[in-house]
Amino acid sequence: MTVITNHMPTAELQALDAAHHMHPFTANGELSQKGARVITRASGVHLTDSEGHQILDAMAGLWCVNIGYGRDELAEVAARQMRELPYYNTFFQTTHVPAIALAKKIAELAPGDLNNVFFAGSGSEANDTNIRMVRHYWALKGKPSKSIIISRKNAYHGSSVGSGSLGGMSGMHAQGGMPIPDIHHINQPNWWAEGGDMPEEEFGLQRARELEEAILELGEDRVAAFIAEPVQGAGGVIVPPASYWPEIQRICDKYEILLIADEVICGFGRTGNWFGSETLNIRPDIMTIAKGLSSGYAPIGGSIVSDEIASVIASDEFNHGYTYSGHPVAAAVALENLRILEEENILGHVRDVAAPYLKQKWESLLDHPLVGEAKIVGMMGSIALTPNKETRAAFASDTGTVGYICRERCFANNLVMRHVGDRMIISPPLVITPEQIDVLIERATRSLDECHAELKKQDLLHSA
Ligand code: PXG
Repeated sequence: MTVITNHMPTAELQALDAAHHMHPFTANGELSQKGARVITRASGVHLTDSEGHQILDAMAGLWCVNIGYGRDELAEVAARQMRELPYYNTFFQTTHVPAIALAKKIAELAPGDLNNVFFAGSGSEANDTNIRMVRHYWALKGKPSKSIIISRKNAYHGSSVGSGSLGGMSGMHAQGGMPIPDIHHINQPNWWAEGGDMPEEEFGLQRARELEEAILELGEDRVAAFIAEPVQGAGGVIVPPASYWPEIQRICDKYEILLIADEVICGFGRTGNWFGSETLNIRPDIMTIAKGLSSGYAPIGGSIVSDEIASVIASDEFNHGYTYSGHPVAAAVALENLRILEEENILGHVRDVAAPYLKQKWESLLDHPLVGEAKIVGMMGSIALTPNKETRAAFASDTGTVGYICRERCFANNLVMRHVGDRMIISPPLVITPEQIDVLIERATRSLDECHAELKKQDLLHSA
């Protein structure tokens, strides 16, 4: 058997990758021509690639490596747990210590009466759980017709058929027979792109009231739940106007619609609190978690469920679960991750040091000729690129053309900063220091300058 190692030449690794590995959310034909970037190791906030570049990872992997890379403690815990009990399930009236301990810890951290955890292997699986759980909840309450879940356009809730249907990504719905029935999408509170002449706060109220309109139109007796990310992540770090969430909460309370906060990105410190729901003052009935729960060191997700819902669900057999629900190694790793977040006061670092510093620096990017809006909550931020700041114009080129050019410049400058359409986004490890933030901003600025020069060269600086 050929042994494939980090020491092989990049081109060989890329050729093997192209031959056998199908990448997610990728035009694989195009990638195989170009060759994927091979990441070989990581430490702190830095990645190393097969060419020896040191790359500042301003996305914390995929929004998940909250404690940073290379924490030995997690490796030790994983090895210990693998030796002791590498696997057992939590079906058929069995349990194990890692699942017990992690569920207890999560219940302690979660606000209000969110005291019950249903484990999954990922955020997508957890949202699939949520679809079935809220519908089953209403059925058990004698209201089986309450099955519609209202979500938002441009939301991201995962990539399985269920969670992808909850999401509002039109490109995803166009492939593979989605959405499933009884999912309804309302507009997102994206003032920059969609607010027109309306003041931001008025726009926030209007977009929240679309929920009320949808409930009245669909019928209160048909609507089970509303799901939303406290701050939309994959949609482009869309920070809602301050008026938005209080109005959503009022509407959910008034019509007894369950509120599911998808905390997969916002959870575990990203916004400066344990949960984005605390930062945005939301009282959810269910929270979806994954990513930062284990800082990405092991795949694990879940649903944190209110006492009321859990007690109703407990009255019947819930025919649902995954082989890896509460996987002992993943649970032990997650627990160790939470210990580090707590004992090293990483949320305190975010609140007192990293987030205020990053906010000041991030907002200074507004001075750049291409940047029309700079938004940030805790450690997730976005900038909107525009050819005209006054009119908030989109570019005349296809959406994403300019963002892609900017992202390529970032890559060349050893900075992972993503683009979503023509917005650039960051979500760095929470442990990033002010000095590292300086480097991030310096590389981002250089990339924006190079992008600007490239747009001039290609004659792309035109408004739609
Ligand atoms: N909810 C939210 C809010 C997410 O951001 C999921 C659910 C699904 O989690 P899993 O673990 O099934 O991937 C996510 C995941 C991107 C990107 O390009 C974002 C995610 C996943 C992949 C890519 O920003 N978020």
